Amino acid sequence: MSTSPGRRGHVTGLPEWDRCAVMGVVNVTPDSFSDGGRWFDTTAAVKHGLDLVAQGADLIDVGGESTRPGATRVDEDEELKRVIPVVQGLSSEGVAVSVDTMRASVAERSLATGASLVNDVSGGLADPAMIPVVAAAGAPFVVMHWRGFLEGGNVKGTYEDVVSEVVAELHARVEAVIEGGIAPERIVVDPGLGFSKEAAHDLKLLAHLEELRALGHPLLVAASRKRFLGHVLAGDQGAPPPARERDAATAAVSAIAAHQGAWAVRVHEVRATADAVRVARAVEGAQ
Ligand code: PMM
Repeated sequence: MSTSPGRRGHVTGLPEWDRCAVMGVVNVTPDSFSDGGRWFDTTAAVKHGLDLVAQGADLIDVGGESTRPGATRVDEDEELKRVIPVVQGLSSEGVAVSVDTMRASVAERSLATGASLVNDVSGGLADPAMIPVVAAAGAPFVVMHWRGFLEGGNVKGTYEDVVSEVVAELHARVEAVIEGGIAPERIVVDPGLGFSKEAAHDLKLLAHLEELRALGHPLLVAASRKRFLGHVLAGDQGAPPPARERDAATAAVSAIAAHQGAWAVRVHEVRATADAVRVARAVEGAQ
């Protein structure tokens, strides 16, 4: 394994890091499964983002709509009201901001307000205006593996071979996104852990990140506090610990992902992951 940035890839339009980058999550939602709405307030959300940067986050992912299974969609005005002031507050402090949205209008306003990356869990499928907006802005774009909205449970989560199917579906989506005008060197791919996937699928994907990296785009891994970690920690009989008690497990995934060449990891609790990616970098440097 080489230690060059080429191993992880670089996203045109974003800073370059010599290790796996840490994306800290700021959910500006009253119903986020992991934050419980604590940051549903612009000032608190901006402060939380700055705290995450102080703890070692390289970029901050701001989202105003929960994507957890069963969550109802917020309307566009409400999403804009939640997200834009926080993007503005963090960008004006010099923080690299990513916007987690499925709406073109929110992406467009966020980019105009200083965001430097659009993170769309639907990979542009939820809003037909998304790809043209991101292409016109020349912004970097995260293409996550997505099989549709999860209302009513974990629908569409059936796979014969999860790794090859996720790789093939992501490949097709990336082609469509490029066709839509987004430059290949601005595309990040993400396996979408927990989205139409059971714990076994998530673990299988984490065991095969190499095959996702073979898509030829920087890889984002977002395991933070997800159900599959609760499942692993609970063991066969036990009850899964609540989301907030999955941060040590999350940091373990960060180390595994960084070691396998992930470009970035997206986490709620930054401190432990910031250490994990630095340790992974040091190990890499010793090879
Ligand atoms: N998961 C969530 C939200 N945004 N973005 C990307 N790129 N990948 C993910 O897996 C992802 C995401 C859901 O988790 P949250 O409610 O903790 O933000």
